[in-house]
Amino acid sequence: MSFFKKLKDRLTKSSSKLDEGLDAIVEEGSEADVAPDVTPEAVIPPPSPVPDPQPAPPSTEPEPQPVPPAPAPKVPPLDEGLVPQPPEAEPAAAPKAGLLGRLLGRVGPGGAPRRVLDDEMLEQLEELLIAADMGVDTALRVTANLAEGRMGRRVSSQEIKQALATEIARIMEPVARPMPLTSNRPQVVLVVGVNGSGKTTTIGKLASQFRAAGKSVVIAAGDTFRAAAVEQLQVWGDRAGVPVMVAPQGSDPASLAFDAMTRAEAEGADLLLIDTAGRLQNRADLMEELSKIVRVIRKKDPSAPHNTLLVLDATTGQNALSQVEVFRKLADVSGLVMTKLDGTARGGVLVALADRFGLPIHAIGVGEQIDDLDAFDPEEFAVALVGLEA
Ligand SMILES: Nc1nc2c(ncn2[C@@H]2O[C@H](COP(=O)(O)OP(=O)(O)OP(=O)(O)O)[C@@H](O)[C@H]2O)c(=O)[nH]1
Ligand SMILES: [Mg+2]
Repeated sequence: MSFFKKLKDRLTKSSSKLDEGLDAIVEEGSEADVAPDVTPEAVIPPPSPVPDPQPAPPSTEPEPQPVPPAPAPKVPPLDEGLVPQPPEAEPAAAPKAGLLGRLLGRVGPGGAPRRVLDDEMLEQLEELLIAADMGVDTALRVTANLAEGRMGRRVSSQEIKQALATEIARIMEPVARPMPLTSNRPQVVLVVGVNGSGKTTTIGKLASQFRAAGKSVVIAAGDTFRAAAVEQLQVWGDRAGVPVMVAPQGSDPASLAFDAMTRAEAEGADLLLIDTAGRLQNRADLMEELSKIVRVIRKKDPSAPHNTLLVLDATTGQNALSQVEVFRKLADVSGLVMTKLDGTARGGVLVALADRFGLPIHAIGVGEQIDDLDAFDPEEFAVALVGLEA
């Protein structure tokens, strides 16, 4: 619950974007449809989806000569069930109309605007989802599923949001998995990603959580590229109460990783978290450096790294997709951490990522503090993303 509140508060921008967008789409096409809730008569005339009274005459008209006395009591009940008869409908329809109107989707409870779900509306929904960073493919698939069974029906924005949340949660469900703990000692976790995505911060948060769970953790400051990086990691290590292994600036991160493996093994540590320098996908030299770290780690333990976490900054939107593609080829990414979901309007990219790659999302970053790393809950995320109330 507190998670939901936090996420919702922090996803404000994303949710309001989708939330308001959905409201606007429904409202835009609804004006003519909003039947005044108070006058049931206005609702009675057009109950189109109910079988029209027209087909009734055949069964009602052959009354004249044939059998006036006996069949009379038999026919009405049958007719009533199959074809509503105009005379009987009148007294019954008035009280029914409100309910029927609602069932048929003419009027929402409390007169909420409704709009017929047609091709135009679907197109607008697609555009909205694309604008919310869900990506074209995912947006198309989501709206197609949304349309199923709803085409031509009058829908309220609440209904659309609910359906959308269900659809999003369905996509996210399989990827919402915490980082698996293995029996390897140490379990080596390599953390990779582009510059500034939140690797170092995430390592600090993870170290703190694993410590709190009673695990012994060692951090390797594999970012030997930037002078400040080591200090930054040491601060996080202090906060989390975890030792940080460092190497001089400019030294080979692979050899630091090797030394860290040796130490973690000697100490019987449960987990070794290896930070790496941020690297852009187009820097071949840095990418090669990453491969070297992996090769060297494997000299110690051929099964390592046991997890390769790709840290993605949610605010980069669609660019996250190409980052996954590149890093996956290079580093055999086993899971994702999505940072900066607080205050971004681009949370939708998680849906695109899940739909496209199916890589587990181990955690989400929702702030800069040490406890601002949460497990990923698909339902709460979906509900928060579309702006539904809990
Ligand atoms: N709001 C918010 N800020 C975050 C989150 N995670 C990280 N940050 C901030 O993002 C900035 C970059 O974070 P770092 O952890 O240094 O990123 P990095 O990937 O290690 O960066 P490089 O080592 O330079 O590649 C810092 O200012 C962090 O405080 C998050 O979940 N939410
Ligand atoms: Mg860093």
